[in-house]
Amino acid sequence: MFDFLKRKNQAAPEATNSQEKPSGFFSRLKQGLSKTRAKLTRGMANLFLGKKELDANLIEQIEMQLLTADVGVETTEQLIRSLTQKLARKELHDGEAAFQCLREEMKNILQPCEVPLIIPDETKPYVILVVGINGSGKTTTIGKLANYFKQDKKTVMLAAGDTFRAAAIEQLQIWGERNQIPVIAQQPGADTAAVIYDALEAAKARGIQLLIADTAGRLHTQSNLMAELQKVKRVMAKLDPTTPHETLIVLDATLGQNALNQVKQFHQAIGVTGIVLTKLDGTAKGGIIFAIAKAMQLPIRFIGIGEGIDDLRPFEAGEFVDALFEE
Ligand SMILES: Nc1nc2c(ncn2[C@@H]2O[C@H](COP(=O)(O)OP(=O)(O)O)[C@@H](O)[C@H]2O)c(=O)[nH]1
Ligand SMILES: [Mg+2]
Repeated sequence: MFDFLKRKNQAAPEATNSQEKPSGFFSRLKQGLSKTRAKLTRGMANLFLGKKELDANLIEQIEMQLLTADVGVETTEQLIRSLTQKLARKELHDGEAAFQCLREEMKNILQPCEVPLIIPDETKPYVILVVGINGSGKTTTIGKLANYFKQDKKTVMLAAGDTFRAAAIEQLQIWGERNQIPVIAQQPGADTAAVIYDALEAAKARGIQLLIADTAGRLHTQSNLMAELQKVKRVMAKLDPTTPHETLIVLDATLGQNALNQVKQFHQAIGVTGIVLTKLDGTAKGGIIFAIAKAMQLPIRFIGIGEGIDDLRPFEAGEFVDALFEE
């Protein structure tokens, strides 16, 4: 089991450096979003482009297209309302103009969520508590984040707060080795709050700039999980009342509407300050980002577009919408 994990994690950097993969992040993002683009934007382009008459029937078809692409009812309503108003005011003269208008409006929905995660030099250690359900990509994202901030010349330490399974601890340790950074861990079954408390003490003692704490995504019940995360925050705050500085939820985009439900639940229980949306590569449900942006109004800090160490980037609204619209 562990060998499998090791093999898998070690294989990733090769894949990332491979010549076959498009080099720039934008082209990889475009490639990753191809299924979402096929579902969300291509159909609209087919409906709009070349059209001289913009009638109610066409708008209805656009509305259906948005709804079936996981954009969500509220976001769809907002987009359609704006489109209808502009049509009534005769501001849009053809399909091309309407299509571009929609593109701008979609960018406007995401723009407020483009708030990068800045680690201030004077906060030592800055603590990121990473939460989310099992399999959403927490541990992988932590490995990628460690790499990202290390490249930014930060000293980074990890805390193996998912003590539910031995494999979870091992998986984080492998990411620690790959990034050549310390990982504070205890035995499987250890108290998560205690592990993270120890890590915080160690990070303070060693003058580490960034501590990233992993957590379990599944306990015996959902309410147990939320209670445990509340306890983690309480215990951490005893040592340093300003921690955690960031409570980062990792959401699996392939879950569509369920990803939105998850962030609502976690936010209500523990207060989320940032979002990472993973697995945007290869899903047709990437439209969920618009529903999440509108419903939560929380910073989307990073997006994940693959399993490799470089497949994570700060979220940029313009880049994202461009990747969705450009064939
Ligand atoms: N395709 C793809 N897979 C990802 C991404 N992020 C994580 N994964 C994979 O999702 C699976 C679960 O990830 P893991 O980090 O163990 O999730 P955790 O249970 O939340 O810690 C692993 O196989 C990861 O390699 C991503 O952005 N894209
Ligand atoms: Mg994990």
